[in-house]
Amino acid sequence: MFTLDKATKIFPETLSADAVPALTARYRLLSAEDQLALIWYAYLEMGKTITIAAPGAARMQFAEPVLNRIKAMDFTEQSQVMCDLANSADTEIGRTYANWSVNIKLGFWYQLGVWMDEGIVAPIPEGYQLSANAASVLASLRGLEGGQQITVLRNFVVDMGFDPTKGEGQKVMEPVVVPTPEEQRKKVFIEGVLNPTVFSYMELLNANDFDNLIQLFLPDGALQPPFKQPIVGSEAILRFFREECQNLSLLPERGYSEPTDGGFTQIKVTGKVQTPWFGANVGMNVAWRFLLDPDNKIYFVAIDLLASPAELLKLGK
Ligand code: ECH
Repeated sequence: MFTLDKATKIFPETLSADAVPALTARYRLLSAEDQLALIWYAYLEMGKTITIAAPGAARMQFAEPVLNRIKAMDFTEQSQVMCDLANSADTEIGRTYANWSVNIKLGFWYQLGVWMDEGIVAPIPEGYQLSANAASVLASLRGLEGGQQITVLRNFVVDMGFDPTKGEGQKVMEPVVVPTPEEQRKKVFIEGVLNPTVFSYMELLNANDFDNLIQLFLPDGALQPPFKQPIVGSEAILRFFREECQNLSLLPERGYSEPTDGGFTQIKVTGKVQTPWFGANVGMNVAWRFLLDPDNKIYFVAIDLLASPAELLKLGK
């Protein structure tokens, strides 16, 4: 029979983008000043080729009180707030920040970036010299493909602030959108896969229909996001869907299905995912590794960010 631990090891040949955690670890060793400057430079360079979508009002309302406080500060105080966030210092703003969902955090920095550009918020000092280590992290970041770059940036933003619950607390999140009406939903086609659960998974997630999506899972099922520990149990998975998975675009391409122990089925699908922040500008190469029980309920699904586009074609064992 399957345990969660055994389930995480299905399709062991899948190569995920190790460059992402490696780079994140090197980044964490830098000073706060270096971290902020590095993100600023990376952001400017990326901005030349890809545009980021401005967050909607629903998302920004939660960050607004803190943003307005920062706006009213002088440059020295503003720089201090940003360094405190990068340092995960225990401050009031650091605690508020840590309670926000990922998209509110990203929206907050998006706004600060706009204000830094306009001279309303303290810029990175002109002529700031990155340390040798920071320059080398930036160089490595440049070498990554777009999907990996935005994953690294997202990690940086998620890790900031002071969280006494270490990610276990309930998050302040934007309202959940209504599911796409039935007649506007798109069907997916996956070469090599006919399993109805896998199709429903893709279509329901694309339609933000989280209440029906969660019905595809066993009550003790698990979902493992890229570079994360599995989220276990339908209640926690549903919360994750509402908090972090709105308006994603899943574009599965092909897959491979085979029976495994205990009447279970394992299915690997590869394809692309787009985030609403960058839309069709950035396609992330991913694999879904599904493990379904004999009733076709999801016991486990892992989403991996792939090391390279070549991985899209590696399916069987
Ligand atoms: C400035 C300088 C000072 C410091 C900072 C700055 C601002 C930085 C900003 C950064 C913005 C970054 C953004 C990154 C967005 C990344 C989004 C990603 C999304 C990936 C989603 C995936 C989904 C996969 C899934 C699938 C499933 O089937 C199940 C669910 C799930 C410059 C001011 C900080 C503004 C906007 C990487 C892969 C497919 C697992 C979710």
